[in-house]
Amino acid sequence: MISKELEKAFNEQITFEIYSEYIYLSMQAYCARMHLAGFTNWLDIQVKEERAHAMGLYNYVISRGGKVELGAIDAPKQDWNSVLEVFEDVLKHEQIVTSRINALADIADEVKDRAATSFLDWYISEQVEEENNASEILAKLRLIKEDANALLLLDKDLAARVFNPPVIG
Ligand code: OFO
Repeated sequence: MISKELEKAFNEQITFEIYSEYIYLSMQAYCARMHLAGFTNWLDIQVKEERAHAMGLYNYVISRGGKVELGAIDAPKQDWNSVLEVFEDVLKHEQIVTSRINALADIADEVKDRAATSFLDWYISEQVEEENNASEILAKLRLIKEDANALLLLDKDLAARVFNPPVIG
């Protein structure tokens, strides 16, 4: 059985993962408006990944006899000046997620819930990948600057990303 304190922290993170999904959906709409099909595809997959992250936590709470309680979600940002700005926000957002996952794992440690600690290891590793993916694209966008041809080449690369449903836990 999951403790009430940990259940609350899991529920807050479920809501935050769905908020992440919502933020990326807004970024996806911006890229679609810019006719950047590859960036749109990359963000579409990010949206799906965030829902999978939320559902991993959701299913875990249920499997431990807890109660899932979803919180309110703020409206996401709607506009950016460039895809560079979008990816600056992606990286900042993933850094926030990392600190939240670490804080969640700290609570699991404090309440000595070893099963939850072990389960959250997957999310800790996933955040290394999430930050790395965002950093790599951001680094390329900083090199590209105003070069439209290079931007279109990167867009073509990002069109190749495919969604592989993560196996969590
Ligand atoms: Fe992007 O990792 Fe979940 O939120």
